[in-house]
Amino acid sequence: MLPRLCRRNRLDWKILSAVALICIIGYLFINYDKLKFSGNSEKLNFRQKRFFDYQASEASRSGHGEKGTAVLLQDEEKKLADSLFEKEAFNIIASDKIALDRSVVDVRDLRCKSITYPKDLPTASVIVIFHNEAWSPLLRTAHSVVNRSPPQYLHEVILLDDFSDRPELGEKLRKYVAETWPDQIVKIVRTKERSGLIRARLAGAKAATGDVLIFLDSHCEANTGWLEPLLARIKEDRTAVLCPEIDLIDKNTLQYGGTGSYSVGGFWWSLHFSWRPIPEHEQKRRKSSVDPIRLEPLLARIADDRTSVLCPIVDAIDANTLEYSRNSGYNVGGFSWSLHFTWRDVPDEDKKSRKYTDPVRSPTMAGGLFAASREFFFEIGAYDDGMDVWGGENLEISFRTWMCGGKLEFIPCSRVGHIFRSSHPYTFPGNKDTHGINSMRLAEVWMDEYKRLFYFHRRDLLGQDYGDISERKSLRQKLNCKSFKWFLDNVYPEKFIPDENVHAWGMVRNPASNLCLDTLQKDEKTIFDIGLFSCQNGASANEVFSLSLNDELRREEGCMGFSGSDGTRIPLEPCNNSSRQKWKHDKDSGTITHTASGMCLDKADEMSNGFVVAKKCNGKDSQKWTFEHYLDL
Ligand code: UD2
Ligand code: MN
Repeated sequence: MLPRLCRRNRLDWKILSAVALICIIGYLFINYDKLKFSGNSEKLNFRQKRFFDYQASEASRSGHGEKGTAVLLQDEEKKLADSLFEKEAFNIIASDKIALDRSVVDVRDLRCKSITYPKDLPTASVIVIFHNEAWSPLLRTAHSVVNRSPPQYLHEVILLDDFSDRPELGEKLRKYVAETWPDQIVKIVRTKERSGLIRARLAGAKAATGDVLIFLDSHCEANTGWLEPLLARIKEDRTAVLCPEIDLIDKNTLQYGGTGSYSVGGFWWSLHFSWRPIPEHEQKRRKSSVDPIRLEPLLARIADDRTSVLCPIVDAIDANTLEYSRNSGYNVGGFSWSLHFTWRDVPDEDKKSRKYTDPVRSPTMAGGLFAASREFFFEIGAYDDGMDVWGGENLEISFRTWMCGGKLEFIPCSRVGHIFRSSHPYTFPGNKDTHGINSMRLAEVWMDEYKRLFYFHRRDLLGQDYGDISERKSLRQKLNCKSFKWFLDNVYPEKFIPDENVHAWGMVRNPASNLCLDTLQKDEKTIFDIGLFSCQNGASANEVFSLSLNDELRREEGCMGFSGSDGTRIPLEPCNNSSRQKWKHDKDSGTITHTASGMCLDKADEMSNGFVVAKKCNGKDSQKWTFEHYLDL
């Protein structure tokens, strides 16, 4: 009896030990990642290795779309892509063929590469918001951020899921993220209901714990060196809200293309965002900027280019006092024909070089891609959480940043690609015009009397319910923000105000026919001939024209230009201050004369088919015009 019991016990013992062992192995297996990263330095080592491995492999990669090249589809694939285009608003098939961690070309200006940044930069939480984003662009965004951000500065990547219901964005995404980034650098946070992109970004910002928040759309690719210039600038100035230069990822081919020329943001009075060239006053400001030039260490430069022979800037040590003083004017060397060395001014071309790397101030941002100190973001009121789904928040945060003590800048050395899609691949609950209503909120809170110019374009919105804005109004008061007029005068002085600083404005009527100049609903971003239509008595923004102090007959961005040949139509073209675009109005005789050619604006006969022309002046009724409002004529 006893021996048997012992034997049995021994067996139990064996089974027990086996079970325990399995449990321990299981535990270790399940918690492998946690144990592996029990210390921060291990995590950092792991991340450093991943980062450097990626950098090392990037140049030798090959395959579809590598180096940011275009993917061209044929036959069946092309048909399939075309059939899905409407749903996704971009070429999903091309995107799916490209590796999720593809390489791109470094499109930065060469001068960016020679900038060295401080080592102790703040850390970044990158927040990628998405609602029903397609799998490949979403994950390509995350990979590009992890692979191109030095790990010591990347605190976390938050994939903020705004209540998506595509099946693959549930368990499959969680699994992919856990397996791909075992160090948990990428986190998923999900909203409890569809929040719209504004509240989704707020939720992301609240979940983030890094020093700097960087928001990205869910179809982006961060390029080489994108992070450091943003962090360095915020370290320098915590009130700076920064946008990377946004590169174009082609919606048809997924080709990653540089922007070519730098732009800044503006806006239409209809409160849509616009891109514009850097204005002259900003170009000047940047050239005369007194920031020191950050010089690349000599060794690094030689490693880059073994044929360069380099000199440091020679500072002066006073021979008597031994005082060390910085050489403030940078010079280059020349020589005289007597073959003596001479110092000379940096030639103009090279002086301009800082144009390529200096921050560019911008009145507004496009909205999707920007960085701000986390503390400062909340200090100046984060976002208006009364805004729904899409639209308007970009101008709201732009106006507010400037008016409440911050500044908005584009950082040329930080480059991020974005797929500009042709439409929205998601629903707008209740089919609401959220851009319109959100814009009403922003106009009411931030634009003072200038909100009238928005309602010019959106008379349909007058009287609509835009919700409660009292909190935003008290925020504006609490922060002691400046007026919208201050913003226009100081930040966007070149913005045309159709009913101020003009000789006359409003409907331009030919009394004999009761026809008015009219854009005939054409898009002002294109060039088209100005038409005539029955006067709408102020009901239509299509009939608002101004005679500017600059003698232009114009709309917001377009000017009426005339070539001078008798009887031809008059196109609305981008204003360029040329003599083609100068007109004079004589209130008494009613003529509007093209200054350069001396021809008169003419209603023309029925044959001209509803378009206005210019003809030799003849004093007839067809050449008489009145403006709705006169300011100084
Ligand atoms: C531009 C901005 C965008 C936003 C918008 C104005 C860029 C490159 N993009 O439009 O960020 O500022 O102007 O509002 O500047 N999303 C949600 N929940 C929603 C709807 C959208 O999370 O209910 C996400 C969406 O998945 C995407 C982001 O918000 O990641 C922006 O949406 P978009 O890409 O359709 O906007 P876009 O680029 O046309
Ligand atoms: Mn987008």
